[in-house]
Amino acid sequence: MLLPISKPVRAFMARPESLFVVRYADAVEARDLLKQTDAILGVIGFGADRPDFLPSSCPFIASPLAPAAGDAIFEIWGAAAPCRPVTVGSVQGACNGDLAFGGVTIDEQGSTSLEAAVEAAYLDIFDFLDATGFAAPIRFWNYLIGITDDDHGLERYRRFNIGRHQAFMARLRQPLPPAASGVGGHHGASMIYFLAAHEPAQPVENPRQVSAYSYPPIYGPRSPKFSRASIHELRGTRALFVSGTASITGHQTRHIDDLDGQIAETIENLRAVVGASERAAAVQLGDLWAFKVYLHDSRYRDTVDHAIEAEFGPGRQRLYLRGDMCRSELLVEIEVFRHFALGAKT
Ligand code: 3EB
Repeated sequence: MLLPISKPVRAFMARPESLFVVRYADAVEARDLLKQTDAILGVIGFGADRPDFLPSSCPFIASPLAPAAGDAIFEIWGAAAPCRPVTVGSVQGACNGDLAFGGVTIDEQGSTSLEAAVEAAYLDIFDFLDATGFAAPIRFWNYLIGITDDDHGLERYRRFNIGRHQAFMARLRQPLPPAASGVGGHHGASMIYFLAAHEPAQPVENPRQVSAYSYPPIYGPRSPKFSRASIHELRGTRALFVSGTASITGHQTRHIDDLDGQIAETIENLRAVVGASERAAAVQLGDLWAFKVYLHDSRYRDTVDHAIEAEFGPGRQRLYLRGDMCRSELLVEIEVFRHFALGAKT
C-alpha cells in the first residue's frame, strides 16, 4: 500500500506526507484496511472488544465509550513505516522509528483509590516510554468510568487529576503537558491511550480560555494537566492535535442548558485554538481533518454534525461518541486531528 516515491516526484508534491494518520472505520472497513498494511500503531474499539480479524501483533484497547449511533467503530492509527509491537508492564503498544502508541487499563480493583490507580497507570506509561526510548508523549486520551460520580466526597474526575498530576510531576520530562481528552464512559474499564515521539510536540493555548493546567482550585485540588493543542513536527511534516474542546471561556462553563449556544461557543474555541496553532507553526499544518465528538445525548448528533460541516466544510472524517463530559453541564466536546495523507499510493 505504501510504495516509496522517488525524490524528484517528492520535490514537486504540493503537500508533505504524513508520518501517521487516523481512520474511524466500521468492522467491514477496518477488516479491509488492516489487510492492506502492516504499518499500524494501534487500534481502539468503541462498542467493541478485540475483533477476530485483528492480527495478534496489533495493539488493541477497548474504550468505555460507545458510538452515538450504529455498530462498533474502530479508531485505527496508521503509520508511514511498519510498526513492531511492544509491551512494557501493563502497557501494550507498538512503535516504528518515529512514533509510539500505547494503551493501558486503569486497575482500580488493584488500587487503594482512583488517584493511586491513575498514578500507577501513568507511571507504567512513563516506564513504557523510557523502555522504548520515546521521551515525549504528544497526545493522551483518558476515558473514565463514572467520570462525574462522587467517590467519598471527591468527584472521580478530580481524583483522576490528582493521580495524573502526581505522575507528571515525577516523570514528565517537558515543561508543559501535551494535548489530551478526558471523557466519561459506561462500558468495561477506565483506560488511557497515547501517542509519543522522540521530541516534545509544541504546545499551543487558546487565547479565549485559561490554560487548563492553570484552572483555579474550584475545579479540584489539582488542575487538569493538558495543553489546548500540540503541534507535532518532524522532517517537514506537521500534524496538529486539538484537545477536547467545549463551551468554556476563561475557566467557566458557558450556555448551561443551551445546546446551540454550547455548539457555537465550542466551534468558536476550535477556531481560536486552530488559528493560534496556525500562527505558531511556521509551515502548513495537515489538510485532512478528523473530528471526534463526545455527546452527552446521542440525539445531538445531527445538530452538531451540521454545525461542524457549516464551519469546516464537508468531507471531513467525523466520529460521534456517547460520552460524559468532566463537567456535567457540558453537553458536547470536540477534538480534532489534522494530518496529511500517507505517501503516494500508486
Ligand atoms: C476543559 O476544557 C474540558 O482532563 O485531560 C478537555 C480536554 C477536558 C482534556 C483532561 C479535560 C481534559 O476543561 C475538559
